[in-house]
Amino acid sequence: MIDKQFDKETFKKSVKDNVKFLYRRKLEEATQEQLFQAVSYTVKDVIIDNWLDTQNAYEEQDPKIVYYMSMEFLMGRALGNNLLNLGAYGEVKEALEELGIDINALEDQEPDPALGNGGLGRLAACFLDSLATLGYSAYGCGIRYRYGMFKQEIRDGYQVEVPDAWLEEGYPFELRRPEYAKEVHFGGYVRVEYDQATGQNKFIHEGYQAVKAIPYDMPIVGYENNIVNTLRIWDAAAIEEFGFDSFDKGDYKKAVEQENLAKDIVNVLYPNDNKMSGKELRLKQQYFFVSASIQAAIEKYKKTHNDIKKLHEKVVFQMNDTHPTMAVAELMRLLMDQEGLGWDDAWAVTTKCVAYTNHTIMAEALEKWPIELFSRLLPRVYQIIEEINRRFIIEVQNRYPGNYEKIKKMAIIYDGQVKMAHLAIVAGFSVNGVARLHTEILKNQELKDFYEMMPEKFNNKTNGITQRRFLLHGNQNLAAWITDHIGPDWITDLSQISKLKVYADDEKALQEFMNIKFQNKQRLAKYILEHNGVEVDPHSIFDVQVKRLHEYKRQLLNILHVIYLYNQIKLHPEMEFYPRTFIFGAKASAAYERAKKIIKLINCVADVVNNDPSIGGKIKVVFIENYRVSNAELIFAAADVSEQISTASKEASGTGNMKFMLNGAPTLGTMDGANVEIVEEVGQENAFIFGMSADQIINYENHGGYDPDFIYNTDAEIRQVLMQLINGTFSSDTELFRDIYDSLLNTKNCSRADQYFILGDFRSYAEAQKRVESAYKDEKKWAKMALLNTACSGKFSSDRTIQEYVDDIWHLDKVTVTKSEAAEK
Ligand code: OAK
Repeated sequence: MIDKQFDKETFKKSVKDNVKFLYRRKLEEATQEQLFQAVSYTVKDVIIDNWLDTQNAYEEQDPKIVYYMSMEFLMGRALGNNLLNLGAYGEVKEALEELGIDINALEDQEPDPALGNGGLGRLAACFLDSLATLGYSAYGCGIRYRYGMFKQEIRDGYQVEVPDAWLEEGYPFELRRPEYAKEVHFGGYVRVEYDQATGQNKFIHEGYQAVKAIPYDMPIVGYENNIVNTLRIWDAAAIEEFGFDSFDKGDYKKAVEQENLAKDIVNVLYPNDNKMSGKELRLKQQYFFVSASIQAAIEKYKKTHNDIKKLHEKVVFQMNDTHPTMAVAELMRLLMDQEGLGWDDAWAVTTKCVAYTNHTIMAEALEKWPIELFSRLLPRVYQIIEEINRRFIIEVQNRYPGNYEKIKKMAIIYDGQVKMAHLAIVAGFSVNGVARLHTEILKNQELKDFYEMMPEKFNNKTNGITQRRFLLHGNQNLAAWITDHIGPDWITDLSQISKLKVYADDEKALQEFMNIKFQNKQRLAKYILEHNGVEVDPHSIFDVQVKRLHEYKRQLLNILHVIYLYNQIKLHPEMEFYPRTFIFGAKASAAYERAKKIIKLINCVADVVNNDPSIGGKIKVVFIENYRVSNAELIFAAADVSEQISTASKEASGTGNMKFMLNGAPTLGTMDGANVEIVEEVGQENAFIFGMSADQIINYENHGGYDPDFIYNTDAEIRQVLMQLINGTFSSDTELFRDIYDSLLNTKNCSRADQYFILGDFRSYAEAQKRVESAYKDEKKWAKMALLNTACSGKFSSDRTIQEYVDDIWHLDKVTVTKSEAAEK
């Protein structure tokens, strides 16, 4: 609820004032961008009061803090979300209307802070929302990339990457905090000095290059609870301002170097998803934010506590995948070299402070750094890792005497490389996967040796999403309808949404539910017309696959099946066929050639299919440009079918699957990641499951025996589809899709034919698609299915996930914040 100091009139006046003071303009003269800024500053004022109250409450109550360490935070737009969480959206919308301003147009002015690639980064953002809403003290720690995820333009069907200068106009929801700046050191060497007084060696890092880390804080507003947590992202600057000073002193070269180093570190987010980039700069980025964040955490702790050996009682670091794993060695370094602890004490503290989440089993994502690079860039940190490794190998030897295979498989440093996952597991007190199946694969396959040696560390935390962004904000009509039927409790307790189940056979309710879906489909159709110039029929089935483009996610299976359907319709024009709109949205990593070719293929198929009058518009294919959090909200709300078709075992969890479910779209998917748990919640009969199981896939991978050529040779329809890739059907350049064709078969150009079992699952997928069609034709049956998907989505709230992290791993204290009187502010 909006409070007194934030009533409509005050709000309106403040917007007008901001336009005046910021731009020297009257409201009527302001551009949309200026209005966005002015309104955002007004909202930020309110947030700041709550932020201060929160800080005071935390100081009084001294709760344990989780530091969520992540290279990525895919936040999406803040204005609308902040207003909703403040409980002020409705009133602000009205106030703006009275000023002649459309809140939606204003929200569209905001750039999406896209400081992340995909699943891992968006999960971090959902977690921050849940932590604030549940009343836990938390910091997100990351990097303030000057350029976030690139903007995708589609030109002539190809992806073109355009820089995302999200900070260009100034970002209103951040606060620069130079008073908390920290120094981070790279390179140099370590000098060992014997300290007479203590009888200990001292390790002195010298000859390094220093960079200043300057934090920017973004508020994370809890839902109607006065709590505002902080996402702290670090900018880099040279230690000394580059100027005449250094020039005069002859330090010109050094000053330029420092300046460049700083600029480079925070310049750009690496656009890789599920793939490691072995670049030196990436390693610098990792150490940069890890070091600054841990220094800040220790400093904060020491302000009110004097025993560093009890750090773990008030602080926990959660490492979002292995990217921040340097945290282990950096914490050891600070505890020993700065705080004066000996190894054993430092290790005892560290191993109670750090925990690790694994987000993928894709081999190419596993972080391994060459010793040469690592030790050169971070000599002291490397030294500490060597010692951790030395001690760990002794443990392995004691546990498995004479078993050198174990050492080879488990060592942190082996084969000239530092293996970050091994470091995270050895030092972390908790290791978790992100869906039940994924955790089982970690335990029984990928991390088997570690699980055998330290089973107590392993646990599962099935991912979740925030219903506040992906339903309350993204699908406002459905949210209002749900609240009308079951009250508003679902907003902070999604398990309540199961109360909708009583409407599963209520014709009126089902009709209303589907009417809202239809309106959302109209909204998306409008967006597609505006952005793609393609007209789609909102009466057709909206069949959607939006996610990063990766071979394992099998967008290729989807588009090959579209080609197959197209062939069927052309061959049997009389065949009954329910009109379908296949909607894709995906960014490919800039260097991932095959993924980019698949985008081109989708667009080429779209060109042919959408413009072939002989199929009477039965199929449309649309590739939505620049898929990101803001258009995702529209897309989930409008989807009929949720395509979750990864090769079983490869998708650790998926979170898009949960967003579709929440918005009433049944899953068409494999038994992979969290799909397994989705089906468990909603029932087999309300999903469309197909394909090989994870066990079958893993079995083929371990023992061979899969032969896509056999399928090609014996299934004429599949063969036809593949032939069309190289016979000019979709491009006059018959070589354009040769690589894709080759990748599926045992050709001389392909070492692992059809690595992702596309042909193996094709028939099963086509058959599941048939089931989708017949289910959709039965309107009542479909409506019930759709509603039950929403009604059974309760488990997949990130509030549930976070509560599990708190109960099992972090052990945080719950905090309440009461609003101080306006007069005191
Ligand atoms: C990105 C870079 C390196 C390693 C993993 C990722 C990543 O985004 N993984 C994804 O994490 C999501 C959140 O846990 C999961 O839902 C996805 O399945 C997984 O691919």
